[in-house]
Formats: sequence, C-alpha cells, structure tokens
Amino acid sequence: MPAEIFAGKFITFEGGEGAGKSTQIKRLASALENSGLSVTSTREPGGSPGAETIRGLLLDTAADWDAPTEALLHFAARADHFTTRIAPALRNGDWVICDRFADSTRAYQGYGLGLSMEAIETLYRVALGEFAPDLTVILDVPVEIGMQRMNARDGDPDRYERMDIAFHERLRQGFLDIAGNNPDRCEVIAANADIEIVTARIFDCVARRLGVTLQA
Ligand code: Z5A
Repeated sequence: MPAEIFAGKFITFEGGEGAGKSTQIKRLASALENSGLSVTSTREPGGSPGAETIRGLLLDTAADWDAPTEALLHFAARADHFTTRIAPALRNGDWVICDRFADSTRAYQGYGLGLSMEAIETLYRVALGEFAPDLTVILDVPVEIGMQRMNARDGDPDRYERMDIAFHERLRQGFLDIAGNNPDRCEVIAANADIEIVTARIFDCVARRLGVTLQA
C-alpha cells in the first residue's frame, strides 16, 4: 500500500551524543511558528504515553537487552508514537519535528550493536510501512566533542552514554553512511561550531529543502 500523503511535513534530527539536537530543535520550532506554521515537537524513544513507558525500559541502566530485543522495543515504541501522535498531527497540517527516529535504530542497534540492516528494515516496514521523513537533519560532531558536552551536563549517564569510544565512532560513521545512501532525504550539518552558526546552517537547509523562509 502506498504511503499516506500528509498535510504537514515531518522533520527528524539525528546524531551522536551531545550533537545539539534538543538545542537546535527548539530554535527551529520557534522559527517555523514565527513563519505561521503549527509545530509539534516530539522525541524518541518516547513521545506518546505508551512509548514513554517503553523508553523507561530502554534507558534503564540495570537492563541488559540484546540487540534484537532492543530494536523490537524501539520499533514497538515508534509504532505507538507514529499511530497516536505523529500521524494525527501531520494529518492536522502540523509540521512535526522529532528528536531521533528510525535512523537512530539503524545507527545504534545496527552500526553500534551489530544487528543486520535486513532485520531493521523488516521491523521498519512492520511498524511504519512506506512512511518516511520529509527531511532528516544529521548533526555531526567529533565523538570527543560530543562526549565533552555530555560530561559537562548534570545527571548520570544512561545505558548508551556508558558505551565505549569505539561504539560512538561506529555510530558517527553509521549516520554518515545513512546520509550518503539517502541524499534526497538526509543532510549532514557540521555541528562543531557556535550554536548560532549551527542554527543558521539548519535554517538554510530547511528553507532550501522544504521551501519555507525562516528568520533567526
Ligand atoms: N536510541 C537508540 O539506541 N535507538 C533508537 O532507535 C533511538 C534512540 C530512537 C536516547 O537518549 C538514547 O536512545 C540515545 C540513543 C538511543 N542515546 N543516548 N544517550 P536521550 O533521548 O536521553 O538523549 P539523546 O537523544 O542522546 O540527546 P543528547 O545526546 O542528550 O543531546 P542532544 O539533544 O543531541 O544535545 P543537546 O541537549 O542540545 O546539547 C547537549 C549539550 O551540549 C548541552 O549542554 C548544550 O547546551 C550543549 N551544546 C549544544 N550545542 C552546542 C554547540 N553548538 N556548542 C557547544 N555546546 C553545545
């Protein structure tokens, strides 16, 4: 069955630890609202009541999920998030911005933990069918910079933040490969720069790709 055509646009943000996604999503959401659009900001894992329950299982530092179980949990959360929150908002004409989506499963559970892309794409089709983001912004920072940013924050590291440097390097390469394989959907933004400069790069990308004019 072909993908439903929605009235709104779906933008996902991806990247490794400390890439600056949350910071930049707030700025993009305000700019889109200032240009007259209705915006829903959400995140994964989570974003709907059912998916937030699953998020608690995934980020529990005491849990020891294997890669297939972890991917199943991420796609279970995503299916609920899509059905109950993302699709209704897009039908309503909202622009939906999501902090992480399926490329995070490809990068973390695929490149990071070694699950096959074939398995991940099978789960994708079960959860989402032919649906895909209109635009995926991949914020790219060197691993050590992302880790410095995370270490400077308060709070205990979650399961993924505790992984070693080699894991985080595989993630970074994974996101770059995903972008290279999906140039019509993805754009890599160099995010090791002042927050204002990164914002300007993202606004330029969104304006160019989706045809909106944005004021910083
Ligand atoms: N995960 C998965 O394995 N599979 C999946 O399918 C999905 C997720 C969907 C969710 O964590 C975890 O789940 C995630 C992947 C895994 N791994 N981890 N950890 P989360 O939701 O708790 O957090 P996150 O998505 O990883 O976000 P983040 O790394 O916490 O941060 P961020 O949103 O990218 O960055 P930020 O909060 O905007 O900025 C981080 C800090 O850097 C903050 O202090 C900022 O003020 C600072 N910052 C931001 N930009 C800059 C610049 N340009 N210069 C200097 N400092 C900056």
